Amino acid sequence: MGKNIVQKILAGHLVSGNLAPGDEIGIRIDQTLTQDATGTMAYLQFESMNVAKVKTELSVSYIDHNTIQIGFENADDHCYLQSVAQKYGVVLSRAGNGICHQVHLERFGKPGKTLIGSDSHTPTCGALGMIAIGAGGLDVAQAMAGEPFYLVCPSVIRINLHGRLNPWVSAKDVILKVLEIFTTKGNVGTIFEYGGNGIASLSVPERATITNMGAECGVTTSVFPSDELTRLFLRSQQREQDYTELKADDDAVYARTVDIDLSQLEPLTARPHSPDNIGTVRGMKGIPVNQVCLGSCTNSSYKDLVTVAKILKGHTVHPDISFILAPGSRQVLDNLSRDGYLADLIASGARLMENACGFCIGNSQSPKSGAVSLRTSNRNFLGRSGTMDADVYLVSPETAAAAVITGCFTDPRDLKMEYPQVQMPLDPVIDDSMIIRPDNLQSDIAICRGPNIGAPPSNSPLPDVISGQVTIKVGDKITTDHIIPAGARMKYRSNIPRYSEFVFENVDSSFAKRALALKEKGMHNIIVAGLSYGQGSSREHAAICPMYLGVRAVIAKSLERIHAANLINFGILPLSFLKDSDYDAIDQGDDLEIPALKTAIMEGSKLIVQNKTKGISFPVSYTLSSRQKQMILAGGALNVRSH
Ligand code: MIC
Ligand code: SF4
Repeated sequence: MGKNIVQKILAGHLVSGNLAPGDEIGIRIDQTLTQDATGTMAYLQFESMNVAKVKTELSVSYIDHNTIQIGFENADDHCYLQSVAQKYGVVLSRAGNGICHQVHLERFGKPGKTLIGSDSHTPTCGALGMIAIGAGGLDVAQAMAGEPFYLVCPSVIRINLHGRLNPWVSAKDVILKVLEIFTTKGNVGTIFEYGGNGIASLSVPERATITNMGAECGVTTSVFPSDELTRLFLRSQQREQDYTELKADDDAVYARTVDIDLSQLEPLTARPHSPDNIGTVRGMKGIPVNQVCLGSCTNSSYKDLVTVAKILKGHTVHPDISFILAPGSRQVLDNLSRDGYLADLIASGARLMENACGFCIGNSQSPKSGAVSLRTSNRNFLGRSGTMDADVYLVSPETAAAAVITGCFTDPRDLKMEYPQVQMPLDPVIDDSMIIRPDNLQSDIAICRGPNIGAPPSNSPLPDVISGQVTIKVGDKITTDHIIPAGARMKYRSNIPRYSEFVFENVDSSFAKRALALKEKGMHNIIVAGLSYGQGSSREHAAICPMYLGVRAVIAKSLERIHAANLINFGILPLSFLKDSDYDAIDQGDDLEIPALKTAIMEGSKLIVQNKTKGISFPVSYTLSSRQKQMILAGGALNVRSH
C-alpha cells in the first residue's frame, strides 16, 4: 500500500509507537521555533532541564509579538531571550526582522523535516512539505532538550484542489472555503494533506496562507507536496540545496478525500466572531468599513502586498478608513521598498507599522467603538482586536484593497480594473543581518534577567480527591483568547502571578479573585465548558495561569489538541462529559468532588464526579497515555523530570 506525505515524514521520524491513527506516537524533532510571548516561559523551562546546548538541527527564537515596549517588560524579555539563545545555541531573529512564520518559511523551513513551534500557526511551514506543528512552550523546550514530541497519530484527510483561481480570488478564499467545510471544531487528531492539479498554480507563500489558517480548523497541521514550485521558492531564497521532492504515492490511502474546484470559488469572508462564520463578500456589499488591516503571518508576503499596492496605485484611502499595513518580514519590506511598491502604498495613505504581529494580537491599532474592521489575519474572536464591540471580518488582500478605495465592503471583482497578476520575485534581496547565530566559542554567557523575568511555574502532585467548586461554567468554542487575553495584557507573559489576574477577564472579570479565594481556603477550582474548549492559540499560559489560581480539572464536552496537552503538561486534569445532559445539569458555584483519583487514573478506570450541591453524580471520560498519566499524577511534566 502506498504512503501519503504525512506517513512518509512521520515514518522517517518515528521514535515510539505505531503509525496507527489514534495511538500515541513520539517523533524526532529536527527544528523548533519560539516567539517572544511564549518563548520566555519555554526557555525558563529549558534552563531548568540542565542541558548544555539545544540538541535539534536548528532552533530559532523570534522576537515578533511583544514589540510595543510600553514599560520595561517587553525589552526585559528581549534581553533575556537574546542571552539565553546565545548561551544554548539558539538562532535569534531580532525584533524588526519579522513574524516568526513568515521568516521561518523564507529562511529556515526544509521539505521533509519536522518542526514544532510554541505558536499555533507553526503549520505555516507545511507549505514547504514539512510536518510543522504548534505546541505548548514546554513541549518545545523538551524537543530542544532532544526529547521526542508526543502526539496522537493523526488520520489524514486529502484535500484535492482542482483547476485555477479566477482573477480577484486568492489563497485566502481557498482556506475560508476549507473553514466553511470543516468549521473550527471536530477536527482534532487530523492532518490536511493538499494535492490535485490546482496546486501547480499556487506559489509557496499562497500555500502558506492555506496551511497557516488550517490551525483555525483545529487540525494537527496541514501539508503540501514539495514540488517544482517549492524548488523555485527555495532557489529564490538562495537555498536550493534545501530542496527535496516529496509527494504522495499514487495509491496512498486517506481517511477522507474532499475536492475543491478553485475555478468555482469567489471572494469570501469570515464574519464576526469566528473564522468559520463564512459568507460571500458580495453578500456583505455596502457595509461601511472603518478600518482595514493588511498583514499578519497569514497574508503579508511580497505577492500579497504588491497586489494591494497595484490595486491602490493612484487612489487615496477612503476618508472613513484607517488603513494599516504590517509587512510579514523585513525581507518583504526591504523588497517592497527597493521595487518602489512601498512608496505606492504610502502614497495611497497606508499607515506603516512594524513588521511584527501588532494589530493581529490586539496590542496596537484597536479600532474605534462599534467599528467594522477588515483584516487579512486569521482570527476574529470577540475582543481580540482590543475593542470588545468591534466587528472583525477576515478577508483576502484583494477584498481589503477594494474596501480601502470604496470605504465599504466591496467585491473586488466589481472594481472594474484589470487584475494585477503578481509573481513572486525570482531574485529578491536577501539580508540576514538581523539574525544572530550563536557563537559556539562563548560558553560563559550571563543570562539577562530583568525584573519581568520570573521563575518557571510549578504545581503540586495530584491529590487523591479533587474537592472544590465549579468556579466558572462556559459555553462552546471558548478560545485561549477568552481564557487568558493577549493584547495589552501580553506584556506580563513572564510574570505568572501578575498575568493570572486576567484569567477569563473578558468572560467574567471576577474569576481570578474568586478562584484565588477558594484556593486560599484549600479548595480546588474546576472549569466546566462546552464543545471545543481551548481553541486558537498555543499559549500555555491558558493552562499555567489557571494552575496558579488553583484549577485542578477542566470538564468539557470536548477539548482542542494543543490546549489539552498544555493542561496535562501543567497537571490539570482534562475530563470529558459523556452526555450533554450532564453538562446541562451543572451550574456555576456547584460543589463537586472527584474521589479515588490516583488508583483510577493508574488503572485507567472510569471517574465519577459527585455534584454535592445537586446530590447527583455522573461519569466522565479521559484519554491519557501512560506517559501523560505519570505527568498528571506528578502535577505536571517538570515534576516528572525532577524525580
Ligand atoms: C496568536 O495568534 O494567538 C498568538 C499570539 O500568536 C498565539 C501565541 C501566543 O499567545 O503567544 C498562538 O497562535 O499560538
Ligand atoms: Fe502573530 Fe497574529 Fe500570526 Fe499569531 S496569528 S503569530 S499574533 S501574526
